[in-house]
Amino acid sequence: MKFSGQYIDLSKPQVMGVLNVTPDSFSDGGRYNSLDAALFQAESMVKAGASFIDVGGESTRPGAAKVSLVEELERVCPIVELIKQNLDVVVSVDTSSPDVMTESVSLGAGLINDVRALQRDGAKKAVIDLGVPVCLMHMQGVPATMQENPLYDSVVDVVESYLLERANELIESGFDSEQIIIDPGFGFGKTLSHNLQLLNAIDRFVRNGYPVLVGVSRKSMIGTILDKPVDERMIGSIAAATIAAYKGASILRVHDVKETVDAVSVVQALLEE
Ligand code: 9MG
Repeated sequence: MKFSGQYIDLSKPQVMGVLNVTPDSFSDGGRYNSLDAALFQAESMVKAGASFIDVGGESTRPGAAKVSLVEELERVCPIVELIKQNLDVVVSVDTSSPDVMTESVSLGAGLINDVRALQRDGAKKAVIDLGVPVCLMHMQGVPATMQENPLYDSVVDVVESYLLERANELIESGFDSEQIIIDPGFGFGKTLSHNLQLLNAIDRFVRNGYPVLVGVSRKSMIGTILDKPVDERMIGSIAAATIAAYKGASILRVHDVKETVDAVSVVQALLEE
């Protein structure tokens, strides 16, 4: 798939490094220091083998404060520009806002990662006009309350139908089907059992013909299984990412790039044998 001119082979599992640019992410020092620190982290992830850097200026954790459009633009745009000026990597922007989509693509971003699957007013039109690839993610409810007793008849059926409906809507509006990535949205309005059923069904999602993105890194599903806090979830996260890659996921969105790249190399060797 081409991401603003850069080709990435999604027939092999690729690693996407997470770069949050919320105020608490690089909290010491002023704006210049924060930007510098974010670029340094992006560079480390690229050196470790990340094909994508996912820049996000809005936290979607339950209870996280809402962020204004101006604030999101101010957080995201400078780092997108800086990464594109300094590193050879595809920049993905984690946003639901059409203005952030448009501005970041003008600065070189190559992928829009929308946890709301283009449901916000103007988002669908923005990606159609921009013509860059988009990742459509499933979320039940809204971030503030999504983990309050989520219920499904059959989580895999519901999530799959939702993603295919969103993809079809986009294609019927003129978007190129070859530029769509789908994502079951681990942890977004799902219990541990829902997340495990979805992980087990990654191969079924893959069979729909769209590349599949999986984000399980350090999430509470790993914490619940292991009974461990967020800073002790790396090995569990890599185990889950490895399973997803083996089941055909194309992009793994992770915090621990170097370790995941090694795990994915083992999966790739096995798949090629
Ligand atoms: C922004 N973000 C946080 N978790 C995510 C996930 O699982 N998938 C995608 N696409 N984005 C995510």
